[in-house]
Amino acid sequence: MSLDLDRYLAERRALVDQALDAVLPVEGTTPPTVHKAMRYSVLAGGKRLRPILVIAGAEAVGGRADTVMPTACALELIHTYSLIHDDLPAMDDDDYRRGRLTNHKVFGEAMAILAGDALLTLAFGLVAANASRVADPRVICAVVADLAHASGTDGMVCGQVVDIESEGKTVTPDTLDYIHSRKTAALIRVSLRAGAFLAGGSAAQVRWISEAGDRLGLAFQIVDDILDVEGDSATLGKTAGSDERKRKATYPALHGLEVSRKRARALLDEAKERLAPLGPPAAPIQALADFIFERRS
Ligand code: GRG
Repeated sequence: MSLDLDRYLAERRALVDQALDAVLPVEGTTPPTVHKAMRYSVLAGGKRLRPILVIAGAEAVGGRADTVMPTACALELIHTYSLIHDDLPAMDDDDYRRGRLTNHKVFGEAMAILAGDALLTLAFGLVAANASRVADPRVICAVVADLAHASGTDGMVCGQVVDIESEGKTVTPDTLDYIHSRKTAALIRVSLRAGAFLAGGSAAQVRWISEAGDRLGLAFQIVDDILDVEGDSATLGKTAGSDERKRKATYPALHGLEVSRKRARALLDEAKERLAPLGPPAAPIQALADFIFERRS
């Protein structure tokens, strides 16, 4: 029976949205402004790709969504923190995100910085709280270390630093892959890995999933670069064409659209090959690979 991906995504997105609402501090809780700012950006929507990948990673090794839900929420909080900080005037200086004004436009820069900091901190607390749902709580240490690595100066922060320092310069293809692998792919890879780890996946299963995650993550960013050229702001929920205006290092700028598309497709096919040994339980991740290629937002 073939997988109905739209239904799969809608069902898991609904579970994630409900869990996010429950883990975020209630709006009126002191200090109210920062809690309002946190809820504003997290509950603005978004595809919820990273938490769904945590769930799909768990399911691929025989696990269940509720076992990994606190960590799935943690991945969305880390992702949202990175978006809030990336949109700040000191970084990309963007006005729109997820179809609404960016966090600092509504709450001011200080509160946006603090809301991002608080989301990152809350995320690690949620992973710790996930200990009560797993068979072997020692696995939590591995997930915390993995998540810290993927988010920090060898992962997302590193990618962002090199990205900022490369603006206006012509970078080599290797440098571009270096930026994309850290800025975007690291968090996508760790989402899948964390799900598989928490659900008790074997070393080989976690390896297959990680290798697929690397490729899915890089392809995701290449498609993001393409959408910034070809997409429209209303569908994207953010301002299209901003990479070119800011003279960012992107795949279309360096390789052209056609080569970029082919590279994304090839990476996604490689990801699917890596997932093959996992069999039917990995069907949702396989389908997500095609979704990444075809997405319009
Ligand atoms: C500030 C430490 C720090 C890092 C920022 C994530 C990031 C690094 C910058 C955001 C801008 C950008 C192009 C990031 C690449 C990752 C990406 C494509 C983010 C958008 O992810 P989607 O499409 O967004 O999954 P939704 O809103 O659907 O969750």
